[in-house]
Amino acid sequence: MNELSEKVLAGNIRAASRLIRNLEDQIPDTDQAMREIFSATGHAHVIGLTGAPGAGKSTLADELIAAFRKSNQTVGMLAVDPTSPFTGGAILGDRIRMLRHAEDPGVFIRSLATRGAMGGLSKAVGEGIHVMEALGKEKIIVETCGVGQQEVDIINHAHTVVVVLVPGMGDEVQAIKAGLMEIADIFVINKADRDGAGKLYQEVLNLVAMPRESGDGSGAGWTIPVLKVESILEPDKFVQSVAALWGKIEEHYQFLIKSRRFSDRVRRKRMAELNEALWARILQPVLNKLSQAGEMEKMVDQLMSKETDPYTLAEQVAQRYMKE
Ligand SMILES: Nc1nc2c(ncn2[C@@H]2O[C@H](COP(=O)(O)OP(=O)(O)O)[C@@H](O)[C@H]2O)c(=O)[nH]1
Ligand SMILES: [Mg+2]
Repeated sequence: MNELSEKVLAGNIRAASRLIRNLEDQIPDTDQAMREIFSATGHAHVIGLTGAPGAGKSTLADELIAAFRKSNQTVGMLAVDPTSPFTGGAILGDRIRMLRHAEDPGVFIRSLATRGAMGGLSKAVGEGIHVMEALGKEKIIVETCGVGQQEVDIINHAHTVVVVLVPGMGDEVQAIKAGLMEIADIFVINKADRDGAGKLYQEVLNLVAMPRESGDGSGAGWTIPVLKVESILEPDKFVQSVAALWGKIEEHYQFLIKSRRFSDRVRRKRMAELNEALWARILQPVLNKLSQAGEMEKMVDQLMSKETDPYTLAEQVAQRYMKE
């Protein structure tokens, strides 16, 4: 067995950090380690925390980690953020806040750099989750700033999706209608100290009460709760409302287990992982070859002059590489 995967499976945090770094840097040997840890995956409860940049997700995650720890659950956190999740905080500083978990062996926090990895980012998230599961973490929080940017399809990776909204940041109901209803298992109205928090809360409540077409039916039987999280500026209330959020997350987890939907969601995750692995193994190398040879640009030139169309070009590429 690969030394790295053996150490990760034994709970070695440094080995896990190195494996995640190797994944990010796309070190060739990494596949072997990922194969070896696969059988240790699929057990953790993955919680997606998504919302606009600056919505307070990292602040919330930090307190949520504390809530999980209070109930003796081990936690992994993967932050996917174009800006650094640990330096952005202005009031207290994320770095300082997250540091309170740094000495706790029950918590493993890593951020995933998004540099250049557009297509592969979703794969990197899936694999980062696997490493945390192999490390034995029971609850895994994935922070993504999706909504609109759609860099990571959180629904493919999480069992429970928490959507964080804040007043006055363009999270109007129109925007919510466009897709958020299908992915949210829990809504959070964050930064209760801001003007318009009450109004946004009412709007989202009304929205949740409307009959909806659930994409794959996996949300049926679950009433989406809308939770107000009090301001970080009022620490006691903040801690209390995050405890309530923790309770809802646990409730959703129990719902998934009891209604047997947990395995549906795991299946969806596996499907996404397979898609991503196929993409990486088959399509990515072809795309790499084409762009290294400058063929990609040549084909775009042909499209610009309307010499041919994308479908014909794709067919030609398929003919050429299918044989290989
Ligand atoms: N006014 C106010 N600011 C908050 C609250 N929670 C977080 N913030 C601040 O909002 C900024 C963004 O928070 P952060 O957690 O980094 O947001 P993220 O980008 O969604 O992870 C930081 O300056 C936080 O200190 C809150 O309840 N009220
Ligand atoms: Mg953040």
